[in-house]
Amino acid sequence: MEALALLGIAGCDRVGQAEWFRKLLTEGEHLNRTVHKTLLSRRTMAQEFTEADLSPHFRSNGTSNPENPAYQALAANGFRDWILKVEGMVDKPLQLSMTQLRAMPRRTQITRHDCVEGWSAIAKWSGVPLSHVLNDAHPRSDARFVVFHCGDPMEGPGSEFYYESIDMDDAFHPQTILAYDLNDRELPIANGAPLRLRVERQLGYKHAKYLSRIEVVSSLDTIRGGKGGYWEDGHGYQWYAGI
Ligand SMILES: Nc1nc2c(c(=O)[nH]1)N[C@H]1C(S)=C(S)[C@@H](COP(=O)(O)O)O[C@H]1N2
Ligand SMILES: [Mo]
Repeated sequence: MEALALLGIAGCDRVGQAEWFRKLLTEGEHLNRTVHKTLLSRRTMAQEFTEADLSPHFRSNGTSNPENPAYQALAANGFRDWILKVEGMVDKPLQLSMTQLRAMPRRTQITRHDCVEGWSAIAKWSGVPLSHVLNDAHPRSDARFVVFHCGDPMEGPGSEFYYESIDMDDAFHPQTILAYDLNDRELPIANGAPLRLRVERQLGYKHAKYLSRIEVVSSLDTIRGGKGGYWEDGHGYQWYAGI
């Protein structure tokens, strides 16, 4: 929706004249996605900063220590027994240890995190590009979204775990990484140890912490409430949280 709204602002002096624009507004979801991808350049990079810009402290928000016995047992053992599952619509499901993830290609980026609650902070993140992990798993051609299942139980019905999702555009974006280091140190528990998502062109709540399982799907309909994430399903937040 916000794609069309933005386009409306950008192109409002042409609305009356252009037949193509009327079509854009009326031809629905598929075209909406096409507009989003092409005209709004979701391939652009988020701004990157330098060491001099680093915030003195990167705070924690939401869960800071998962109240989950299984997670606590993994943490007590330095996450040596932790694995990341990659499954769903992939030809080659994976189970990756931290050692395996750290042996993969590494990307480091200094970016600004923006939380809807009204705070921002600049930090340095290192991790493996999500594209690399997905390519290893061979997503099927009809795969459209990547769902992130987390290790922290949330308040509310069924004490569900935190979850989030992104589309393939963001999943294969070069700045989308599975981060294991924050400011050159192992990711602290408060910030999502041992592995969290960085999806730099979206707001903080999309950056799922405490990853346990990545699920590739063709539709979000079957994931919990169907809106693609904990905040989207329970609190009306937008699924595409573009900055
Ligand atoms: N699993 C999980 N991921 C999460 C959250 C959470 O509570 N649980 N909070 C989200 C929100 S709202 C923000 S702003 C960031 C905060 O990341 P930080 O704790 O490293 O600051 O994580 C996001 N990812
Ligand atoms: Mo947030």
